[in-house]
Amino acid sequence: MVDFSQPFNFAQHLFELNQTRGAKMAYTDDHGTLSYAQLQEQARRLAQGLTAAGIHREERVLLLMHDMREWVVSFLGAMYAGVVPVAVNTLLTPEDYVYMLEHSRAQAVLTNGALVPVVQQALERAQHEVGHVWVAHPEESPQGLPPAFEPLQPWLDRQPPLAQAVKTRGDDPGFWLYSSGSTGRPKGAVHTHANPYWTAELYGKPLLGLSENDVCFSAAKLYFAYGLGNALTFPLSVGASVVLMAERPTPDATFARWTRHQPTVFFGAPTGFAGMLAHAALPAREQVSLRMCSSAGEALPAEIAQRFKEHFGADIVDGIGSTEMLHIFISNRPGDIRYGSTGKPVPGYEVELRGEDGRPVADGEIGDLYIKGPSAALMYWCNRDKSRDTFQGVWLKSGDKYVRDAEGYYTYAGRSDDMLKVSGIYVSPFEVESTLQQHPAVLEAAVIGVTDEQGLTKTKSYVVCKPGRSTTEQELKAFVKERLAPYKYPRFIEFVDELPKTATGKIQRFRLRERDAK
Ligand code: 3SK
Repeated sequence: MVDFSQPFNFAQHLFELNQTRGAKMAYTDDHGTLSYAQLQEQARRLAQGLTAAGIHREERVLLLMHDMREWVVSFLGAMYAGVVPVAVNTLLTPEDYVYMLEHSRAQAVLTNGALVPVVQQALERAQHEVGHVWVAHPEESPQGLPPAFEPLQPWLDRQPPLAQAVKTRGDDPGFWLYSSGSTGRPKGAVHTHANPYWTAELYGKPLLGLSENDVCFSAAKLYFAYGLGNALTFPLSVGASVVLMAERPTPDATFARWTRHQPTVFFGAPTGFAGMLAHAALPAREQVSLRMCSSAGEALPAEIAQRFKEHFGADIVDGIGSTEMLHIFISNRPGDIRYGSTGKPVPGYEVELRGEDGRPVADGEIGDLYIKGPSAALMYWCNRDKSRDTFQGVWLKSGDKYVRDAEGYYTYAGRSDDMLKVSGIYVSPFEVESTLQQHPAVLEAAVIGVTDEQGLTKTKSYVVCKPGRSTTEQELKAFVKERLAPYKYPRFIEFVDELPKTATGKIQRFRLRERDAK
């Protein structure tokens, strides 16, 4: 156990843990591999480079890079120097990056060749001036590098490794992650150096049981809190190896890594698992080495987990976390999996379900989820109102609705802002969606509330059918009525080719609501 009364630098902590694993492979990506010794050396060179460039402790740098070895070098190198990496989603627009550059006042940008055009556009439009742009794999920039951009690797090669980590403390700002709500600007969640340590100690090691023999592969990208734990914090906390992939986690891209690199633990999201199971090229059990999978992002329908287990013999361990809490705080666990539920609180976290009056609700009743735990972010940067609303003393309001049964298992009941009250009764869109997904022709479904001629809320479902399958509105309504309380069936059903989603695969119900309001 770490003594947090002493200085604590998370990057240094990981390097010390792996001091005896120098030759072991830490990362493999689309371009090559990086051993533990190389990772430490490259990160310390980067720390020296930032320091020499006049970037000071606590100042921010924007990390806008596809998943590759240089992402990890940049993240840990910045932390080693006490500089704060702001890790951002690579799928956003130049306007989004303008906001993030101005909001974070980043002193530099670390990026890769394929993203140069979008970085260039953002920098041209941003009011805030950035001193340096370092580019990994500049050869992949479609039109070469603008004069002010510098190739990352030659610059790193010129730096001596920084001799010592900056003496940060556990509570010092370590890095930021932006969290997008359904409305408004993204919020910059400020995480400390100690927070990732806690996610590994409470969840990655004891609950998932990861070990140095594992090869981890995460469909969720590193800029996402889920991906950061899966592909950096957890594997490096146990000396495991990691497969990184820059491209989108399509079934084909994922299967290629499963068969080429033989990961033992795969981290995905329900939509991804559903898409893979429906894909013609699904590998046979004998072609892969998966011993366990993890799922987060949205609740995992039981049917998907069961079909996956039947095919691969591996459990999908479903849990829920948040950007603000950094990783998972309620989870199933190997050996105690209840498909269809999110499991129980991860030891070290406390969970409360509160009703509208702010008091804990009884078992069986839906309540708002609050969590208490050591990995909570400090605040949303420069956003006092939203910080106050989310970080309520020792408790963090998650924005999710949950119900706990008499045995202490928690089941997802939708987002607080997506819940529907139909005829005075709460309807969980998720419950209706997961029922629709049990229909053999349905690939995905999203349920929203719409207002009928009388101004009353009714449920409407958008449905995507599996390739080559079809069904009718009547059939689906009857299917839901047979399985749920009849008032829960969707009054309207519309078939669509795809559902709008965030970069991390969450269904954007607000987009469907906007579309419906037109
Ligand atoms: O979406 C989740 O459940 C999640 C899990 C781990 C870390 C972050 C998030 C948002």
